[in-house]
Amino acid sequence: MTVAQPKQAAGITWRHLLRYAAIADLLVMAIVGIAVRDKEALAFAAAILVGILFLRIRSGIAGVIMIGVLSLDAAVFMLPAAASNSTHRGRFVDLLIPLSLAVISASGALAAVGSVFRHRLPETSGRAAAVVLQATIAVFIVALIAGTISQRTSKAEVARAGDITVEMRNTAFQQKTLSAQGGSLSVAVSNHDLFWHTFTIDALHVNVDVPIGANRRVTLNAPPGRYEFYCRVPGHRAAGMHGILTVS
Ligand SMILES: [Cu+2]
Repeated sequence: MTVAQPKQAAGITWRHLLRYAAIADLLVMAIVGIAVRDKEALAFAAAILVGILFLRIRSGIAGVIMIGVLSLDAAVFMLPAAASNSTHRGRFVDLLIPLSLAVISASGALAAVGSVFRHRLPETSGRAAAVVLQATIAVFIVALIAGTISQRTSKAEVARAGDITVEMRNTAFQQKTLSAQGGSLSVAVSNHDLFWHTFTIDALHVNVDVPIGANRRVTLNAPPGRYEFYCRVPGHRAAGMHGILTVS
């Protein structure tokens, strides 16, 4: 005896949505990874590809969980990147990439949750997935327009004479040791990576988010001493994204 499948109101299931989101994430990450030779983006694309392949194994639950976790991770880091890039006078592509990844990944994460719990509310599954898909497209369009407008009207932050300059490239600080005189000092940080980073010094309560392609400037007061600065994006510090600021 076969059990009738619940009707999919809009012809799309959570599983469909999950697969669309995963493929879209994979394409954007792979294209960007190849274009700017960003190892992290390529690694992410490879992980998503593994998740997509796992969707075909047995019930596909391993793939659902893998894509869900990766999507959540990407959404958590791309949403603030997109938000901060929208207020930074940058290139359009610097807004488009994190924004599309944020929106795609958020819908991927929702689709993973929907896929896991679809048996609880089977009759609403198709409609809910369709609503999320439509909302994803709507949010993307609205955010793109709003971001483009605020990007035009905001001012870029640039380094000033006397600033300590720090460059972020390939998930590393190009300057691993910084030195300064005690008192008030300013650090100008520029991010040349595809991913956003932070310039964080816990001991001085400094934590600056640096969007893709952006410059940020922070002024701080530091008594003499040695301070570790690092990027607080998970895994980046362990990957070597840290250094020492010596204040004399
Ligand atoms: Cu980082």
